Amino acid sequence: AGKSALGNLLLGHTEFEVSDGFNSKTKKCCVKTLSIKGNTYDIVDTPGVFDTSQDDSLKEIAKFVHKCAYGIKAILFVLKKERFTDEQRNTLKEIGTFLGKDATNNIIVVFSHASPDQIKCKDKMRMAWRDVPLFSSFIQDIEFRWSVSPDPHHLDDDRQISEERLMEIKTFISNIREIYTTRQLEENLERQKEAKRLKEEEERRRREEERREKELTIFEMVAVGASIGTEAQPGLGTVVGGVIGLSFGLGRAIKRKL
Ligand SMILES: Nc1nc2c(ncn2[C@@H]2O[C@H](COP(=O)(O)OP(=O)(O)OP(=O)(O)O)[C@@H](O)[C@H]2O)c(=O)[nH]1
Ligand SMILES: [Mg+2]
Repeated sequence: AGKSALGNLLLGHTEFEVSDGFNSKTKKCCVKTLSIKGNTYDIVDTPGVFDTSQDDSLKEIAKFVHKCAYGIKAILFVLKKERFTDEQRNTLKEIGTFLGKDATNNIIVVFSHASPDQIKCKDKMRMAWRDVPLFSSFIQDIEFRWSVSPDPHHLDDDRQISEERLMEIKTFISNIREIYTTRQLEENLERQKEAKRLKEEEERRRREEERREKELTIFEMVAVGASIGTEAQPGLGTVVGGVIGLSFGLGRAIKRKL
């Protein structure tokens, strides 16, 4: 999406490996030092959270978050500007679930792959997302900390605008007051685990109930068949056959379940 490229732009030189655009490149978190207005920060380039190996990426990021002893000042959320897809919408939801609600104080959204017009004039970029309810409410939640990444291939086309955008992102970073701590992540991961456990428990209970209901209907069918068999003598052969068939069916159904 342009995460590593944005990291390099903020650093002012190439440190993070940028992909060719087809294959995902960053598999491991990589950390460098970024200086903003005399303060130094660790800047971490992460794998894409919503690539195919999502679980691995989240684990890798969680591992890194734990290493940030002082916590995390800003989470730059790089979104490639394209037609907003369901996947992107899910991305927004999932990142919220992963980091928890507390993290909204630390998130900055940066749109990449914007057109020269949208880089120059944020209002043009705003028009691209403002009618997508999920986006506009997300951006409202993060108190409008959003910006546009300069195009790394055309940085010098309008150097002033590129610098302005980068400065805006840096100012957002240094203005964030609350720190997202590893404890918050841990608590959220715990909450997620508990929610997952409850969901599985509920699912297990539902399956068990379904199984019981099925068994009950089979038993009822057998019982009905048997009583017809004893009362209606002429049809005994076929009904008994039917009952045997049902019993067989029941035996098989139970076996299959085991
Ligand atoms: N036009 C344009 N190209 C960009 C922009 N940002 C990144 N790119 C290009 O998009 C490709 C992918 O960029 P990366 O920075 O490697 O993307 P990434 O998000 O780090 O990707 P992974 O590490 O694979 O998850 C590279 O070819 C970049 O040069 C942008 O804002 N505009
Ligand atoms: Mg990368």
